[in-house]
Amino acid sequence: MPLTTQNAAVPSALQALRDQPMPTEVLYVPRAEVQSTVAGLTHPPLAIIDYSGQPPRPDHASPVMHIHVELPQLAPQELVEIWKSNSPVQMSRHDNWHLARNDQVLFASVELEDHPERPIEDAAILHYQHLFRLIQEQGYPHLLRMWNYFPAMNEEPGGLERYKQFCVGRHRAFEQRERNFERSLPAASAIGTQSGHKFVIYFLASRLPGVQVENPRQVSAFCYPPLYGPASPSFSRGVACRWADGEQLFLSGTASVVGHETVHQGQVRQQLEETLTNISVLCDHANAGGAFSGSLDNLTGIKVYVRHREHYELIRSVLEARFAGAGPILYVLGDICRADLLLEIEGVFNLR
Ligand code: 3EB
Repeated sequence: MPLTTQNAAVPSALQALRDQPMPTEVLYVPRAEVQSTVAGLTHPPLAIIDYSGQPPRPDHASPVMHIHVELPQLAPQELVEIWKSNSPVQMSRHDNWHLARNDQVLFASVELEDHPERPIEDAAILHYQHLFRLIQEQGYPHLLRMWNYFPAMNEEPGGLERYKQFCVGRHRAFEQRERNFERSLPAASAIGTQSGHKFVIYFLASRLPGVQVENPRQVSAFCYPPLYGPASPSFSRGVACRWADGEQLFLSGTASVVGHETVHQGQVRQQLEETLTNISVLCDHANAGGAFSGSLDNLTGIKVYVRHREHYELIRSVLEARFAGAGPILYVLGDICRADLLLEIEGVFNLR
């Protein structure tokens, strides 16, 4: 039973955002061009995110939030993710969180020590509770987009897969926060690093709410049956925002899931096609519900998680042809939350 865009919330939420200019945009820039790109921006970025197989390079001189995620890049030309701000930025620290805000959105990140051989449920509940307090106190109570990265995602210390443990903790925190949380879930990604000992969470939150968009050909993740774990995954397929000068649709990590099942086990090319169909249908559905009026051509900041290095070349050749005008695509090696998923794609639809 596919869910549709939360119709009741559409008019008021979209109306409120329409008075505001687009607060942030994502850029993927070759590593060598980061400095000159940042120097050319009117405002400092909200965050710079570095994906690599190496430990972070200390950058004490920079006042900008730097996030390091231990996911090796697959392309020879490495890219860096920059969250550009369209108004002045203020930085702060809050407990172990790094915060960067402009007048409309808050970007925040935390890097926690994680033990791949131990359960992750308690850490998930604790840090989600913490971030809920944080966004409430800071006045940006609406989560738009979240990223979660931790090692040993498909391993089962204590008898339950760590991804499922993470889902249990996250679900508990959402449930405690709000009774009808399924109607205001952020877009998200949860990906396993194949090395390291860090649980990294970062997110984009907003003063005003976006609009949750679900996919009619997929069971909403928050309605997945118990087959996939004791608590369903707490995320929406997408979150749409209409600004005074443009529109955005934050696309969650999207994979070869139809209904609630993984399709095309072991078939990377078909999983890729099914994923592209899911993305396309989500976009059409957002159009039909009045949440977003752009198309696949507006997809930017495309990030692809690939489970096996040997699948990179095929995935790259298909996507390069399909998204020729979309700007550079970031490919990283990582574990997808279900052991039978070979890839996952996320991005931001940006319509100006
Ligand atoms: C899926 O469709 C694929 O648990 O936050 C994608 C995006 C997936 C986000 C999450 C999981 C998450 O179920 C997995």
